[in-house]
Amino acid sequence: MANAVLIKGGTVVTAEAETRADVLIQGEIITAVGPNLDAPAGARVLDAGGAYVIPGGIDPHTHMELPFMGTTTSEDFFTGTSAAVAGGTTTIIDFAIPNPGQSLIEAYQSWRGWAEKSVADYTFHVAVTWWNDKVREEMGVLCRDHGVNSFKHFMAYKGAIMADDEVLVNSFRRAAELGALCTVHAENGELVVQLQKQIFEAGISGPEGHPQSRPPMVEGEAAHRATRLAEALKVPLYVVHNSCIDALEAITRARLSGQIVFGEVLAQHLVIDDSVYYNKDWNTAAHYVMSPPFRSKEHQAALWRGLQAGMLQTTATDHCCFCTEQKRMGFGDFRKIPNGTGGVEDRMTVLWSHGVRTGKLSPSEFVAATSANAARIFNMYPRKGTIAVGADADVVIWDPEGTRLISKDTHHQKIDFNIYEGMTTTGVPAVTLSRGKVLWENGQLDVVRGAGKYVDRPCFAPFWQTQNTRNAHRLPVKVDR
Ligand code: URQ
Ligand code: ZN
Ligand code: ZN
Repeated sequence: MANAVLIKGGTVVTAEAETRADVLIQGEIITAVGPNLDAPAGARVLDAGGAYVIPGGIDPHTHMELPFMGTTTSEDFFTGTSAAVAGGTTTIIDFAIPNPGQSLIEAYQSWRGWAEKSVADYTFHVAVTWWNDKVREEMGVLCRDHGVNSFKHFMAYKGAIMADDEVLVNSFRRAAELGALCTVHAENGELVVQLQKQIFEAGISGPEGHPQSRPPMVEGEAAHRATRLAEALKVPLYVVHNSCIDALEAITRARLSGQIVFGEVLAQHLVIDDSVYYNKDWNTAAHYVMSPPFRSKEHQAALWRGLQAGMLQTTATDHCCFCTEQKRMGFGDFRKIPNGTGGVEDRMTVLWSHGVRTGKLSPSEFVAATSANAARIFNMYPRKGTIAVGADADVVIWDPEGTRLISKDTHHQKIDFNIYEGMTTTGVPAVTLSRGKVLWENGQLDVVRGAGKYVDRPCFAPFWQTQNTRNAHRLPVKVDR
C-alpha cells in the first residue's frame, strides 16, 4: 500500500462544517473521509482524539529570498517553508518581482529556481512594475504556460518598484482580458516620499518616523483608487495587507456596490499596535518597520470586525525577514530601514489564540481565513484548502489546547528576532502533513529539501467581466449625426 496514513478520532473542520470523521490518506491524496474508517494493512495510524483535523494553512503573502532596499531577505525557501510547516502552513504564495525594465518571465524563472529548495508547496504572484507591449505579451505567456493567475502592483516604493496609474491601468486592463486577478500594495507612493522628507527634515530620523510618514489616509487613498480603477476596467481586485479603517472602508464600499474585491489582513496587524515604534531601544523599534505600518488599537478592532463580517477574506504574514544588522542600514535615517517583518510560523497559532479562543472566529471561519478562502480566490480549491476526497493531503492535526511561547530562541524562522516575542498562544499544530508526508510532529521537523512542488493556478474565465455588471449600462454610445 503506497504510504497510507489514517488519521483517527478527530473532528474534521472545513470552511463549511465541523464533523467527527476519520481521514484516510493514500499516497499524496485524501482518499476517504468518514466515521470509523479501517486502516489498510501497513498504514500508519495517527491519533487525532480531542483534536481538530484542518486543511494545511495557505499563506498568500510571503517574500523568501527577496532582494529589496539594498539587501536580500534572510529567509530562504528551504528555511521559510520549513518554518511555515512548523506553524501549520503547507502552501505559500510568494512574489516574483521584476525590476522596472526587467522581463517578467526572467524574474519568474529566477524565483522558480530559488524556490526549488522548498520543503512544501509554493506558487507565485508576479509583479508588474513597468509597462510596454512586452510586459503585455509576457503576462499572457505567464497565464497560458506557467499557471499564474494573479499580478501584483506596488502603489508605493516610488523610485523602485512602484506602479503609477499608467502601469496600473494598462496592467489591470490586460489582466481583465486574461481572466487574471489584480493584487495591490495600497499606499500612495508620492505622498509617502513627500511625508518622509517632511518628517526627516523636521529632525525625526528614528523608526518612529516610519508610521508618521505613512498615516492611514495614505493607505486609504490608494485602496480606494485601486477599487475605482478595477471597477472601471472590470477586473477583480485583491488588496493585500490592509492595516487600517481607511483601507477597510474602501474595500467595504466596493464590495457593497457589488464589485469583486477581496481583502487580506496580516496576523500581526490584528494583534500588534504602533506603540512598538516608540520603544527606547532603536533595534527593537526598527524590528517593526514594515509597510503599511502597525496602527493604533482602534484599527485592530476594526480589522477584526472586517474579518468577522466577511469584508476581509484572508490572513497572511507578508513574511519578509531582515535581521537586526540589516535593519541597522537605516540607523540615522528611517527611510533606509529595510521594510518587512517575519511571522510565517506564527500566523495560525496567533489567529487561533486571539481569534477562536476569544470567540471572534469559529473553527470553520478560522479555516476559511487561514486556508480555504485563499485557495478559492487564487483558484487552487478544492485541491488545496479543504479536507475532501481527491484533495491534496495537506492536513494539520490541530491541538486546540496546546500552548506555545513564541520566541526567537525557539522559532524556526531565519531571523534574529520575533515580532511576537514572549507571547504565549493557545492552539498549535500537533502534526503537519504535506501531500501525505508527516513533516512536523512532536515539536520536530522532518523535512526534505526540494520536496515542495510548484502549484499551477489556472486563470478564471473572463466571466468576471460579465459578472461585474455595475457598469453594464455604461456601454459605449454613438450618436448618428
Ligand atoms: O511591501 C511588501 O509587501 C514587501 C516589500 C514587504 N515589506 C513590507 O514592509 N511589507
Ligand atoms: Zn506590500
Ligand atoms: Zn509583501
